Amino acid sequence: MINKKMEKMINDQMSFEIYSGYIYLAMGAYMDSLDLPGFANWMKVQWQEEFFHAQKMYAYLVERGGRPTFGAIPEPPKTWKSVKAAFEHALEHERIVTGRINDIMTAAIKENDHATRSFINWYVDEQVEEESNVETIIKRLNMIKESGEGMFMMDKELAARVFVPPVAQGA
Ligand code: OFO
Repeated sequence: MINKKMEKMINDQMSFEIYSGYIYLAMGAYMDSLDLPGFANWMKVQWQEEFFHAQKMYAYLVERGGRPTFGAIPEPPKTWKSVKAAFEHALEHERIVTGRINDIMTAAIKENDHATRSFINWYVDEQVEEESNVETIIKRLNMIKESGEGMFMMDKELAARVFVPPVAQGA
């Protein structure tokens, strides 16, 4: 059975993952408002990913005899200065998430909770990918300097992103 301290940390992170999804969904709406359906698609796939991150925590808590509980989700921004500013915000947010995941790992080690250590390791790896995906997009935006033609090409490319169902990820 999971102890109360680890249960609380995972519950807090579960709400934070939903908050992440909320931010990406708001960013998707912003991209749609700019007539950039591919960028919007990328954000909406990210929203699905974040909900999966939260659902995985829910399942883990239940499996360990814990109780999933939910905190308030803050309102995300409605707009950003530019497409690049939205991705910079995403990167800043992912770095916060990485810090929080690392804190859970540190606590699991201190609490001698090897099951949570093993569970949270999936998120440690996932965060490497989360940060790197956003960094790559920011680099590309810098390269094209958000020019019309460049944005058009990138939009087409990002339209191809699909949410890979968790089972297929082997998660
Ligand atoms: Fe859940 O990884 Fe992004 O926030």
